[in-house]
Amino acid sequence: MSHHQAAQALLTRFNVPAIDLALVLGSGWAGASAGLGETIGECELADLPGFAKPVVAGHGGSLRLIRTATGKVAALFNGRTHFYEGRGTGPVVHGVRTAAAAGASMIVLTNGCGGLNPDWAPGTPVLIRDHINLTGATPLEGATFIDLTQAYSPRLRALAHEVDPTLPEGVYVQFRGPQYETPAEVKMAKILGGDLVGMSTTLETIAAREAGLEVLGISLVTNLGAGISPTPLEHAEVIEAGKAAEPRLRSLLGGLLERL
Ligand code: 8IG
Repeated sequence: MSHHQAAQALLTRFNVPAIDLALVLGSGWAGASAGLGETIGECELADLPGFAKPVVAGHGGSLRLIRTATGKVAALFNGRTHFYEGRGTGPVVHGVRTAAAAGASMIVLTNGCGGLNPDWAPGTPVLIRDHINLTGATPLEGATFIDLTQAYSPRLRALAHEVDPTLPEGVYVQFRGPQYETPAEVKMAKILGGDLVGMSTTLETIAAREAGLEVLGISLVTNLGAGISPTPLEHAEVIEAGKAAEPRLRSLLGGLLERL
């Protein structure tokens, strides 16, 4: 179980007895995490057991430990391993399991995604209320019957709403990727009850719930889903939307950490 080794390596390296929570920073979120607390230390994820180097530009690959204003130790994962990389679900959820093994009781999973609601302009953060996992995969092995009725913690969503009462909520639909959806697939996601389309988070949430972590999921809509927007999707637009949303995301994360 390399997540136990990774947790031990993390705690030893940064000389802390445990961490309290973790944040996974997805596309567009890295800049929002600057100045969230006092840095305890930083390292490459690849320097810890079981982590591989992420491959996508803008996806990072580092870990920063901070002490928040309320004295909590938070592990900020900048970058994640995606299921579409084809290495299976183990590497995808390694960070989540490492965080839990290092003592975390909560995890904030962020991502950049496509929006299905035309009212959500690129740059709008949306709380994940529930998810639909269309990957056909799971990080769970054997007869592991994990309840997902309230996978995305109502308590943490209420705290996020204290910080920003205008935050919309939505259902996140994970496709395998790496290609973006066709317009027909976007329409299907909408008919199925989805509001957001992306390529991460649901497998991490499943692993987090298995590990007993409270989960808060926040999506940054960086583009409208294919066929909703008149223009083709480009990775550059994703990066731009993230930059423009930075101040709002930073105060959201900051306000959240003050309440945890
Ligand atoms: I950023 O439109 C980002 N990630 N599946 N669809 C999917 N993933 C995404 C999208 C999108 N935008």
